[in-house]
Amino acid sequence: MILAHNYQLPEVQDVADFVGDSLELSLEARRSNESLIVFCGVYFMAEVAAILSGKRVLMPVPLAGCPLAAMAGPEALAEARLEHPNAAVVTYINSTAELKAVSDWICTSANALRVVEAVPEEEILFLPDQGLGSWVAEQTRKKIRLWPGFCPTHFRLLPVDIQRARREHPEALVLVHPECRPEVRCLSDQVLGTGGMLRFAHHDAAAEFIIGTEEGLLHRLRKENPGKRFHLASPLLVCPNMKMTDLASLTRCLAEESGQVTVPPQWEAGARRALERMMAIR
Ligand code: CIZ
Repeated sequence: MILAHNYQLPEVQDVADFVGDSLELSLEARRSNESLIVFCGVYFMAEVAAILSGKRVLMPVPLAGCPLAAMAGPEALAEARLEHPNAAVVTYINSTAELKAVSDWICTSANALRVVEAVPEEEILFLPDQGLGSWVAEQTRKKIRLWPGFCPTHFRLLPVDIQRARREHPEALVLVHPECRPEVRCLSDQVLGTGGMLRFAHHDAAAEFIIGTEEGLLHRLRKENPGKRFHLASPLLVCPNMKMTDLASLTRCLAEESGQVTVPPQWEAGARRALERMMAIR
């Protein structure tokens, strides 16, 4: 089964059996009857698919990493836990399996607020994304301690880009990802993860949208809404890691069954426990 993330190149999305966000893809890997999964995305996502499905997972380009995931490690978290012994650790799915293994809970961009509200503790250490963490902090009474990590792609989007896009497309609604800077989010009409943007654009009466997330999502938005118009909020919203996978590397991976993703057993059980705890929250 070929899985492709919403941020992949259009031609990769078009040959995939299923396109979605990282958690949707992992759940699809688990549900599928296929025993071999080819995951087109970045490494942490393929790790989650391997952990949750228990299947053999290959990546066309295993070097495709995530700079945000690299911004928090277990040693720094251990120090932060000593400083904040009463805090629960909620870690965004955009993180390494090694970090997930030492976290209490995992969240996605879609369920971060729900997870934070569901944990019993009033104080939360939120890793590694300060964008998503600050967005949650704006909506909860809990004490959120932010980690200094950020997504370099989403952080390239600036208020001036939103102002320019609104001038150029005055009828359009602005949808931005929670990983964006707070000063960008507050200029938008909606703050949504990729799945939320797809649902909102489909059901809302508006015919035109400015999109503040990685450009790959525009392919699905346009394909699923042929009568509507979508504009990327900035030409800089391109994740180089997401673009490493192309049809040539995918074909090679299928032919050679290369690029196997292995999660060391000492991380796997802890990461699965934290992921399963998240999924048990309704
Ligand atoms: O978890 C994902 O798939 C990412 C990176 C973003 C989103 O909002 O879906």
